[in-house]
Amino acid sequence: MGEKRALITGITGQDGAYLAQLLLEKNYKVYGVVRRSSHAGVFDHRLKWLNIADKVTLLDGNLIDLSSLARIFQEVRPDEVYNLAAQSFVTASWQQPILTGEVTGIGAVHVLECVRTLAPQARFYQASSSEMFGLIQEDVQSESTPFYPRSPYGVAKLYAHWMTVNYRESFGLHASNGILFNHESPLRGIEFVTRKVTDGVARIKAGLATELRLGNIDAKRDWGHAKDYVQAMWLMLQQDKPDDYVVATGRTTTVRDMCNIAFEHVGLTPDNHLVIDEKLFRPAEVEVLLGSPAKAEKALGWRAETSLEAMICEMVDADLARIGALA
Ligand code: NDP
Ligand code: GDR
Repeated sequence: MGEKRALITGITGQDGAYLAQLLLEKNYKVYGVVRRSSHAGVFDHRLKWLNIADKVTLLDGNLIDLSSLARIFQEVRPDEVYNLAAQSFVTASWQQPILTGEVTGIGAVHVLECVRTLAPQARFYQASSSEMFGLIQEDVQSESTPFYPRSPYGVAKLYAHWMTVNYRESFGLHASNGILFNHESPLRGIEFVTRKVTDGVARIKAGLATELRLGNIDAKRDWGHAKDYVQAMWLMLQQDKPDDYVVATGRTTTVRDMCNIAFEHVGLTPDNHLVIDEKLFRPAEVEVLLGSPAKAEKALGWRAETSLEAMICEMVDADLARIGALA
């Protein structure tokens, strides 16, 4: 058999970039869907950061345009399809609930339809989310915990999740959901809280800023490293049978304590810098998330390798280096 062909939607995002890197290391031919923008040359900055921009094939398409995806499927004839594209920022999902539904929810069905009709032998991965648990029903969330999403994003992801299950059961597709808890890295978007904190702390340390404004710092999250989590995505598609898996570290930490780790790393404290801004609180909050990775550990042999401390320090150092490069 020749080299395997993988198609990644959302290849320009945090996870897409790390997954592309992993698949290239495994000798896949990697294709990615990119949406056209007027910011030509900027959209693939994460692929450039990982030095893989010239090793992947990027094809123009959009998750809300089924015809663009069909054309890409016909050209690529993928063996594995990873649907990572989404409007992925929870706060924005209240401001753009319909777009979020179209991209994050219906967009996944466009990809599933392409698999069903054009590549039925391909294996499919759906980027499901711990946001689907929302208002928690059980202290530790596993594959059997009931869902209760708390944002338009969570609702859209839940629709895509169940459509993936439905296509598996209706059409026998090799379709799996990875229910991933929060995962971060130096490539994380600046609007998400870990990167907002590490960038803010680096700026304060460099004397470019004095305050860091945050919302609900009592919220707790189970944070892992994106580089570890893309391994789990790949492992799911290597199994004989498709299934759904929680991917998490099994440890939860408040935003406040995560913030302390970042300040401490540069020899500062949040005192005099951290400002709580009511405008940054969400209309409905997911207060606590804590996942059980037991099934993924047993069935996939997967394990989270990176501690929260190591990851936050890596992110602060990367942001300090970015600022140094700018200065
Ligand atoms: P990012 O926000 O970093 O990346 C999202 C990707 O989707 C980008 O490549 C973006 O393209 C693309 N995209 C957005 N809209 C469209 C569209 N209409 N058509 C085509 N592509 C589009 O997300 P992450 O890498 O962090 O996450 C990957 C996936 O995993 C997402 O589906 C997210 O919801 C999900 N997830 C993430 C978790 C996390 O903690 N990171 C946890 C659980 C699930 P562009 O570069 O042009 O914006
Ligand atoms: P989340 O991540 O909503 O869990 O979704 P985010 O980092 O945005 O928020 C985590 C928690 O921090 C609190 N918070 C703030 N968040 C942001 N962004 N900015 C702030 O200033 C701030 N202050 C406090 C939030 O209220 C929240 O409780 C991420 C995304 O990657 C989703 O796509 C993914 O599905 C889930 O993780 C799992």
